Amino acid sequence: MTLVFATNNPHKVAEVNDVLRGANLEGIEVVTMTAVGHTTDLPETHETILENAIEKAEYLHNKYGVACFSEDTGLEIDVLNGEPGVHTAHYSGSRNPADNIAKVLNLMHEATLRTARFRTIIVLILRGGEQYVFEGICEGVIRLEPAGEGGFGYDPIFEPVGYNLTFAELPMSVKSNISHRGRATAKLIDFLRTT
Ligand code: ITT
Repeated sequence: MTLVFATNNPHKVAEVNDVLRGANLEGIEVVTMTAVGHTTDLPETHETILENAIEKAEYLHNKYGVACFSEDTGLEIDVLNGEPGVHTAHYSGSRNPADNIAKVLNLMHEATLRTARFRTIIVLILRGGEQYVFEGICEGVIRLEPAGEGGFGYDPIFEPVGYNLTFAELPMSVKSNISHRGRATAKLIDFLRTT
Protein backbone atom coordinates (compact mmCIF):
# COMPACT_ATOMS: atom_id res chain seq x y z
CA MET A 1 0.00 0.00 0.00
CA THR A 2 1.20 3.51 -0.82
CA LEU A 3 0.20 6.28 1.60
CA VAL A 4 0.53 9.93 0.63
CA PHE A 5 1.48 12.28 3.48
CA ALA A 6 -0.76 15.34 3.01
CA THR A 7 1.58 18.08 4.18
CA ASN A 8 3.66 20.92 2.76
CA ASN A 9 5.94 20.97 5.79
CA PRO A 10 9.29 19.24 5.09
CA HIS A 11 10.09 19.10 8.84
CA LYS A 12 6.98 17.02 9.44
CA VAL A 13 8.00 14.66 6.62
CA ALA A 14 11.50 14.25 8.09
CA GLU A 15 10.17 13.55 11.60
CA VAL A 16 7.49 11.08 10.50
CA ASN A 17 10.01 9.29 8.26
CA ASP A 18 12.35 9.04 11.25
CA VAL A 19 9.66 7.15 13.20
CA LEU A 20 8.62 5.04 10.18
CA ARG A 21 12.22 3.97 9.49
CA GLY A 22 12.46 2.38 12.92
CA ALA A 23 9.08 0.68 12.51
CA ASN A 24 9.88 -1.73 9.68
CA LEU A 25 6.43 -1.46 8.12
CA GLU A 26 6.65 -4.03 5.38
CA GLY A 27 4.43 -3.46 2.37
CA ILE A 28 3.65 0.17 3.19
CA GLU A 29 5.36 3.02 1.40
CA VAL A 30 4.87 6.61 2.55
CA VAL A 31 5.40 9.24 -0.15
CA THR A 32 5.10 13.03 -0.24
CA MET A 33 2.47 14.97 -2.21
CA THR A 34 4.91 15.52 -5.07
CA ALA A 35 4.38 11.83 -5.90
CA VAL A 36 0.82 12.70 -6.97
CA GLY A 37 1.89 16.02 -8.50
CA HIS A 38 0.39 18.21 -5.77
CA THR A 39 2.47 21.30 -5.03
CA THR A 40 0.12 23.96 -3.63
CA ASP A 41 -0.98 24.58 -0.02
CA LEU A 42 -3.75 22.43 1.40
CA PRO A 43 -6.90 24.15 2.70
CA GLU A 44 -7.09 24.75 6.48
CA THR A 45 -10.22 26.80 7.09
CA HIS A 46 -11.55 25.55 10.42
CA GLU A 47 -11.28 26.54 14.07
CA THR A 48 -10.05 23.19 15.43
CA ILE A 49 -6.97 21.15 14.56
CA LEU A 50 -9.13 18.03 14.16
CA GLU A 51 -11.33 19.69 11.53
CA ASN A 52 -8.26 21.08 9.75
CA ALA A 53 -6.59 17.68 9.68
CA ILE A 54 -9.77 16.11 8.26
CA GLU A 55 -10.04 18.89 5.67
CA LYS A 56 -6.46 18.39 4.43
CA ALA A 57 -6.76 14.61 4.17
CA GLU A 58 -10.20 14.75 2.51
CA TYR A 59 -8.97 17.33 0.02
CA LEU A 60 -6.12 15.09 -1.13
CA HIS A 61 -8.22 11.93 -1.08
CA ASN A 62 -11.08 13.53 -3.06
CA LYS A 63 -8.77 15.14 -5.61
CA TYR A 64 -6.45 12.19 -6.31
CA GLY A 65 -8.34 9.13 -5.03
CA VAL A 66 -5.35 8.03 -2.97
CA ALA A 67 -4.92 6.58 0.49
CA CYS A 68 -3.39 9.36 2.54
CA PHE A 69 -2.89 10.88 5.94
CA SER A 70 -2.58 14.44 7.16
CA GLU A 71 -1.60 15.94 10.46
CA ASP A 72 -2.35 19.18 12.22
CA THR A 73 -0.49 20.37 15.28
CA GLY A 74 -1.23 23.05 17.85
CA LEU A 75 0.73 24.47 20.77
CA GLU A 76 -1.57 25.00 23.78
CA ILE A 77 -0.23 27.37 26.45
CA ASP A 78 -2.19 27.31 29.72
CA VAL A 79 -1.64 30.93 30.76
CA LEU A 80 -2.80 32.00 27.27
CA ASN A 81 -6.01 29.96 27.63
CA GLY A 82 -4.86 27.34 25.15
CA GLU A 83 -3.56 29.77 22.54
CA PRO A 84 -2.03 29.72 19.96
CA GLY A 85 -3.85 26.39 19.45
CA VAL A 86 -5.37 26.26 15.99
CA HIS A 87 -3.56 29.55 15.20
CA THR A 88 -0.09 28.09 15.88
CA ALA A 89 1.22 28.34 12.30
CA HIS A 90 0.39 32.05 11.84
CA TYR A 91 0.22 33.33 15.41
CA SER A 92 2.13 36.55 14.76
CA GLY A 93 0.30 37.13 11.48
CA SER A 94 3.10 35.46 9.52
CA ARG A 95 4.60 31.98 9.35
CA ASN A 96 7.99 33.29 10.47
CA PRO A 97 9.06 31.15 13.48
CA ALA A 98 11.13 33.96 15.05
CA ASP A 99 8.11 36.31 14.94
CA ASN A 100 5.80 33.63 16.36
CA ILE A 101 8.24 32.88 19.18
CA ALA A 102 8.66 36.61 19.92
CA LYS A 103 4.89 37.03 20.20
CA VAL A 104 4.59 34.13 22.68
CA LEU A 105 7.52 35.35 24.80
CA ASN A 106 6.13 38.89 24.87
CA LEU A 107 2.69 37.73 25.95
CA MET A 108 4.30 35.56 28.64
CA HIS A 109 6.98 37.91 29.89
CA GLU A 110 5.45 38.13 33.36
CA ALA A 111 4.00 34.62 33.49
CA THR A 112 5.21 32.26 36.20
CA LEU A 113 2.82 29.49 35.08
CA ARG A 114 4.63 28.28 31.92
CA THR A 115 3.03 24.87 31.28
CA ALA A 116 2.05 24.00 27.72
CA ARG A 117 1.57 21.07 25.39
CA PHE A 118 1.87 20.22 21.73
CA ARG A 119 -1.08 18.30 20.36
CA THR A 120 -0.98 16.47 17.03
CA ILE A 121 -3.96 14.97 15.26
CA ILE A 122 -3.29 12.56 12.40
CA VAL A 123 -6.17 11.70 10.05
CA LEU A 124 -5.78 8.60 7.88
CA ILE A 125 -8.07 7.99 4.89
CA LEU A 126 -7.86 4.63 3.15
CA ARG A 127 -8.58 4.12 -0.56
CA GLY A 128 -12.25 3.30 0.11
CA GLY A 129 -12.73 6.48 2.15
CA GLU A 130 -12.62 5.01 5.68
CA GLN A 131 -11.28 7.60 8.14
CA TYR A 132 -9.24 7.02 11.29
CA VAL A 133 -7.96 9.58 13.82
CA PHE A 134 -4.84 9.35 16.02
CA GLU A 135 -3.75 11.85 18.67
CA GLY A 136 -0.38 12.50 20.27
CA ILE A 137 0.33 14.92 23.14
CA CYS A 138 3.61 16.12 24.60
CA GLU A 139 3.56 18.13 27.84
CA GLY A 140 6.23 20.68 28.67
CA VAL A 141 7.04 24.26 29.62
CA ILE A 142 7.74 27.44 27.69
CA ARG A 143 11.27 28.70 28.31
CA LEU A 144 12.01 32.36 29.07
CA GLU A 145 14.36 32.54 26.07
CA PRO A 146 14.97 30.46 22.93
CA ALA A 147 17.73 27.82 22.98
CA GLY A 148 19.02 25.44 20.30
CA GLU A 149 19.30 25.29 16.54
CA GLY A 150 17.51 22.02 15.68
CA GLY A 151 13.87 21.23 15.01
CA PHE A 152 11.48 23.87 13.67
CA GLY A 153 8.66 26.22 14.63
CA TYR A 154 8.43 26.75 18.39
CA ASP A 155 11.02 24.08 19.27
CA PRO A 156 13.60 26.57 20.68
CA ILE A 157 11.19 27.64 23.47
CA PHE A 158 9.56 24.26 24.27
CA GLU A 159 11.12 22.09 26.96
CA PRO A 160 9.40 18.68 27.20
CA VAL A 161 8.67 17.26 30.67
CA GLY A 162 11.57 15.18 31.99
CA TYR A 163 14.27 16.99 30.02
CA ASN A 164 16.16 20.16 30.73
CA LEU A 165 16.78 20.82 27.06
CA THR A 166 14.43 22.31 24.46
CA PHE A 167 13.23 20.32 21.44
CA ALA A 168 15.65 22.43 19.40
CA GLU A 169 18.55 21.19 21.57
CA LEU A 170 17.54 17.51 21.56
CA PRO A 171 18.52 15.19 18.66
CA MET A 172 15.66 14.34 16.28
CA SER A 173 15.73 10.71 17.44
CA VAL A 174 14.97 11.81 21.01
CA LYS A 175 12.29 14.28 19.91
CA SER A 176 10.66 11.55 17.79
CA ASN A 177 10.43 9.21 20.79
CA ILE A 178 8.61 11.60 23.08
CA SER A 179 6.98 14.21 20.85
CA HIS A 180 3.33 14.81 20.01
CA ARG A 181 4.07 13.87 16.37
CA GLY A 182 6.12 10.81 17.35
CA ARG A 183 3.34 9.56 19.61
CA ALA A 184 0.57 10.11 17.05
CA THR A 185 2.72 8.45 14.36
CA ALA A 186 3.35 5.45 16.64
CA LYS A 187 -0.44 5.00 16.97
CA LEU A 188 -0.81 5.25 13.19
CA ILE A 189 1.90 2.59 12.78
CA ASP A 190 0.23 0.25 15.29
CA PHE A 191 -3.02 0.60 13.36
CA LEU A 192 -1.36 -0.02 9.98
CA ARG A 193 0.26 -3.19 11.31
CA THR A 194 -3.18 -4.61 12.02
CA THR A 195 -4.83 -3.70 8.69
P1 ITT B 1 0.82 21.46 6.69
O1 ITT B 1 -0.50 22.08 7.08
O2 ITT B 1 1.11 21.53 5.25
O3 ITT B 1 0.97 20.07 7.24
P2 ITT B 1 1.89 23.48 8.48
O4 ITT B 1 3.29 23.90 8.85
O5 ITT B 1 0.92 24.52 8.02
O6 ITT B 1 2.01 22.29 7.40
P3 ITT B 1 0.23 23.09 10.80
O7 ITT B 1 -0.95 23.76 10.22
O8 ITT B 1 0.02 21.83 11.58
O9 ITT B 1 1.31 22.70 9.70
O10 ITT B 1 1.01 24.19 11.61
C1 ITT B 1 1.50 23.93 12.78
C2 ITT B 1 2.58 24.93 13.15
O11 ITT B 1 2.91 24.56 14.47
C3 ITT B 1 3.89 24.82 12.37
O12 ITT B 1 3.94 25.72 11.31
C4 ITT B 1 4.92 25.16 13.43
O13 ITT B 1 5.05 26.55 13.59
C5 ITT B 1 4.28 24.61 14.68
N1 ITT B 1 4.72 23.25 14.97
C6 ITT B 1 4.15 22.09 14.54
N2 ITT B 1 4.82 21.05 14.98
C7 ITT B 1 5.84 21.54 15.70
C8 ITT B 1 6.90 20.96 16.40
O14 ITT B 1 7.07 19.64 16.41
N3 ITT B 1 7.77 21.75 17.02
C9 ITT B 1 7.61 23.09 17.00
N4 ITT B 1 6.66 23.73 16.34
C10 ITT B 1 5.77 22.95 15.70
